[in-house]
Amino acid sequence: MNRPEIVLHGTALSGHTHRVELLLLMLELPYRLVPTPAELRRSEGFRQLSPLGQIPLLEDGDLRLTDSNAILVYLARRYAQGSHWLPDEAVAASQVQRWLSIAAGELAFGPATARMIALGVKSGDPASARAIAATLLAFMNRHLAERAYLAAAHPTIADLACYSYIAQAPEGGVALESYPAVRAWLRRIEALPRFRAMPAAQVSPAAAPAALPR
Ligand SMILES: N[C@@H](CCC(=O)N[C@@H](CS)C(=O)NCC(=O)O)C(=O)O
Repeated sequence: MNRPEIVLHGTALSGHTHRVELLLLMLELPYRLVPTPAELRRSEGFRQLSPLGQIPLLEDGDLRLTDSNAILVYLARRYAQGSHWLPDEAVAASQVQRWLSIAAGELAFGPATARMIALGVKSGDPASARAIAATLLAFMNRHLAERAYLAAAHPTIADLACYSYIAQAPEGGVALESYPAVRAWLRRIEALPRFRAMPAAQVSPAAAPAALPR
């Protein structure tokens, strides 16, 4: 079957982009990453494609999609219908949605924001972002102490949606040492076939004085 090329606009250091890349890789869907730095995201041309000026933006033929979690849902339904990535069963589907909401909520305002502040790409109060991260990580640690994956007995798009910014949390001064079940879950995701890590960011010691190793 001749498929149009899948094009992903994003950046290597964006966890929102990385979560989409993880699913594309795991589904073995070839794609082209178009680097989209901040200056380009502010341009009129890009805003025609992505009205909020955000990455990731996915193009699949004539279809254009923004919002990383919406893109994960699309890819799972379009290219992996009936697979474990996005279950149909009512309870499992609700649990996937719950963790997608957390990925767009506490995860974005906690570890992702703390990292963006440390990287100098966002202003804000790092202490408040780290406090949100600590509450989320404590909850995730309790949750994952009793199960292998976030939403079901197997990996789903919820795990991919949450993985990237938790894995990179130490870059924002959020240490993971106190959360053994979360660290074990990260290693489980990293063991999935075709996993590819995000590159490490350059964090200046002044920007993230409390940054600790994973
Ligand atoms: N809800 C969106 C959030 C995406 C997002 O915040 N992307 C950031 C980069 S990681 C962005 O494009 N921010 C606008 C900018 O930096 O110009 C999603 O899940 O895709």
